[in-house]
Amino acid sequence: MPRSDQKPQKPADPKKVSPGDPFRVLLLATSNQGKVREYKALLKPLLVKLSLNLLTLGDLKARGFEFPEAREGAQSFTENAFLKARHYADLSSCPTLADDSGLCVLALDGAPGVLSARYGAVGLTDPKRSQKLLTDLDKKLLSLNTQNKTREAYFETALVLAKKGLDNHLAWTGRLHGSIAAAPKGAGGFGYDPIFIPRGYDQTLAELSLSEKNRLSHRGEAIFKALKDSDLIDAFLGQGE
Ligand code: ITT
Repeated sequence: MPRSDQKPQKPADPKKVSPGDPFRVLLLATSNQGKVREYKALLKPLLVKLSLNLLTLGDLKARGFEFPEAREGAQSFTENAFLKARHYADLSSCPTLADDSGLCVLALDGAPGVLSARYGAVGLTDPKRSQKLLTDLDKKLLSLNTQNKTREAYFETALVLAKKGLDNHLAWTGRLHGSIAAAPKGAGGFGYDPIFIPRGYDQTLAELSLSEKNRLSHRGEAIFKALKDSDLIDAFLGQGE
C-alpha cells in the first residue's frame, strides 16, 4: 500500500478498481448525484496527495456490487454521517467517506435540518420540497412579530471517514450561512440550492458555477479541514492493514 512517506503513485484507472484490490481505494458513499459531482472536484487534491482511487456507489454497482441503503434517523448530522459511512464500509470493505447534510432555517426552529432529504414527504422532487419550504416559511413569518421576521438559514455538512469494523472514525464539519430567497432562481446545483442565497451574494447557489459553490460551501469547508488532516487520514487508512 502506498503511504504518504513514499513517492505518490499514479492512481490506477478508477473504472478498473474493485473492493479488495491491492491498492488503496476510497469509497464515496452517497446516492445523491449532486454530492458526487461536488466531491469529485473537491477531493482531487486529497486523492493525489494520498494516492487514493475514488470509487462511487455507482462504480461499484456497475461491477455488480449493490448494497442496501443505510438507515439514518439519528438526531445529529455527524451521527447520521457515521451511520452511513460505517454501513457502506462494513458492506464493501472499503474505507468510506459519507456526509449527512441539510438546511437549517432559523424561523422554522432549525427545520428541515437532519430531515432535509425527507422534508414534506419521502419521494418529493427537489423543486416541490423547496416550494413547500417557501410556503411554510412565508406562513411562519406572517405569524411572527416584526423583530423576529428573518429569512436567515445555513447549510451544514458532517463528513465522516470510517473503516469496516472500527468504531473510531474521522469527522469534519462545514457551514454556509445565508438566507432563503423569496422564490427559486437558477438551474445549477441540487436540492435547496435554488432558494438559498449565500451571505454577501445576491444570487442563489443554483446560479453559481460548481467551482464557485465548492469554494464557499459547507462541503467545501469540511473538505478544506480534511485536507489539513491528510496525515491523520493516511494513518487512519493504514490502521489494521
Ligand atoms: P445520501 O444520504 O445518499 O448522501 P441524500 O440526498 O439523502 O443522499 P442527505 O441525507 O445528507 O443526503 O440529505 C441532505 C438533503 O439536504 C439533500 O437531499 C438535499 O435536499 C439537501 N442538501 C444537502 N446539501 C445541499 C446542498 O449543498 N445544496 C442543496 N441542498 C442540499
